[in-house]
Amino acid sequence: MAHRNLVILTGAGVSAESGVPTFRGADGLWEGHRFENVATPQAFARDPALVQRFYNLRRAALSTVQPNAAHHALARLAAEWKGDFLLVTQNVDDLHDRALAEVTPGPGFELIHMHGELLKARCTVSGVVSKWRGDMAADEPSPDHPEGRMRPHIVWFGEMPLSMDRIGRALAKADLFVSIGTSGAVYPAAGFVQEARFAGARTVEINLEPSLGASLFSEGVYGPATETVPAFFETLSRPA
Ligand code: BJW
Repeated sequence: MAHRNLVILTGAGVSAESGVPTFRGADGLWEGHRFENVATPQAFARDPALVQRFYNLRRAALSTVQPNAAHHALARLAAEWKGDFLLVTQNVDDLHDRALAEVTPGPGFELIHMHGELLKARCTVSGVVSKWRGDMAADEPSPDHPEGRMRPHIVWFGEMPLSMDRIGRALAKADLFVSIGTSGAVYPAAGFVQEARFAGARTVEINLEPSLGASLFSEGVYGPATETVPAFFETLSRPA
């Protein structure tokens, strides 16, 4: 069956084989950190030095990793796809961006980082977002507001994920929804499959192993993303 309106959700599993740790696996990112100590607004208010150090290390680690075959397969798809294609990533790394920079995506393509980006910072008062490559100090001053401090442009627990209206509109008209490398443990992303099903979409999970929400999908493809993602999209018929 040919599809036209595609929504793909990616999670930490798509970057795992690039060497970016997942959150909840063995050796996961939360190991050694209670997430409420580093990934909540309350943690940042309580101990900004700890939170900034956690994100400074992860930001610096980005220079040691490269996009893998799964990121490149999705970038090729973005270049070839003639219909609408919304790629929603929960990942705060820039590996999709780097793979996409090597192609010319089609006019119907868009990438959304719904949980923010490690390479951006935000003023706590004005909300202005700017690119950020180096370390951030615990009390990093804001260039946008005398009272402001800079914080990582990251969606922490209890905060509203980004571009939810845009994502909701795409899910409401999706005819194919593919979820890649996410445990389905975090909402609202974990609920996207139900929104896509409601719209009548074919729903596919691609993961190392069945996730918490595997039974919500009409199909599952299991194995490492660098193998399963290129193979799956190779066989997908493209809209004319
Ligand atoms: C491979 C692989 C390979 C490995 N190949 N696969 C009940 C209902 C609804 C909501 C809530 C609820 N209770 C609490 C909430 C709210 C809360 C929440 O969901 N909490 C849960 C713990 C239950 N959510 C929020 O607070 C969110 N905001 C919110 O809800 O606002 C209100 C709202 C509601 C509705 C609509 C709109 C607004 C905000 C969530 C922010 C999440 N932030 C984090 C941290 C970001 C910063 C950072 O990076 O430090 O985002 S949490 C962390 O989890 C990160 C990730 O993006 C996210 C998802 O993790 P992901 O990607 O799934 O990784 P893992 O490690 O869990 O899984 C990896 C998967 O890969 C596994 O399945 C492996 O098998 C697989 N894999 N290698 C293929 N080679």
